[in-house]
Amino acid sequence: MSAALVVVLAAMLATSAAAQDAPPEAAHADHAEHPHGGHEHGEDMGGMEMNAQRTVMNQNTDRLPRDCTAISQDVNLTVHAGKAYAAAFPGTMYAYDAHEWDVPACARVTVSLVNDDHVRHQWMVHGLPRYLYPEGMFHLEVSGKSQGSGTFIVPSAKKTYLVHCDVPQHAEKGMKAQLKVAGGDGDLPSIPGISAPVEPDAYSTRWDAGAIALAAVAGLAGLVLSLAALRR
Ligand SMILES: [Cu+2]
Repeated sequence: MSAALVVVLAAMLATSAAAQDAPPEAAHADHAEHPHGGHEHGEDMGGMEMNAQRTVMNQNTDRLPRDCTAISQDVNLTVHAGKAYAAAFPGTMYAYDAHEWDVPACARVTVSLVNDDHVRHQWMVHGLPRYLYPEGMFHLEVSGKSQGSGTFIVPSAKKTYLVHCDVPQHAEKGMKAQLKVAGGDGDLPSIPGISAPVEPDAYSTRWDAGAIALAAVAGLAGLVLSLAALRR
């Protein structure tokens, strides 16, 4: 290999590495939205806590659902989220490491979400009582490789709650799960490894910045190598 070729390849690899190490777009959002400073390490506003990397919405550690006389049990769930977990489920691109959890009636549930990817992932549960949780929702979000946790209290009824990631296309691509309380009231559709989709998903490649950069580097490297081979 000529010295020039080595330099070109090294430059391309460096550019690619820099692109992948770039912080997520949310990294400076906190400062942008709070130009007057705010707190460096996040803000606690009632049930909402935010910082650059994680968001917890509608946290509830002490208000009991009307049908509960006491917290029955403290349950800790550690949930991993990432592309790697999708490998077990053909046709998916994103997944959690588990797609079903069962907790006792009136349990206080603390979820620790570990994001193994560089993108944003969420663990959102729907259908909770609206007098305790606005929109009936508890929401945990972690941006980039990090983790965050939040707590909510479930009612007593046997019910199956939908859990998903609300980042566009993530639920459709496999980030969908169910939380059963007291055994639940059946399975939801399209839960990876648990139930069949209502409509099979159409598969397509997701061209994010990383994939485009990788394809560009591979294409350029191929071109440079073939030109080099022709010159010999
Ligand atoms: Cu996601």
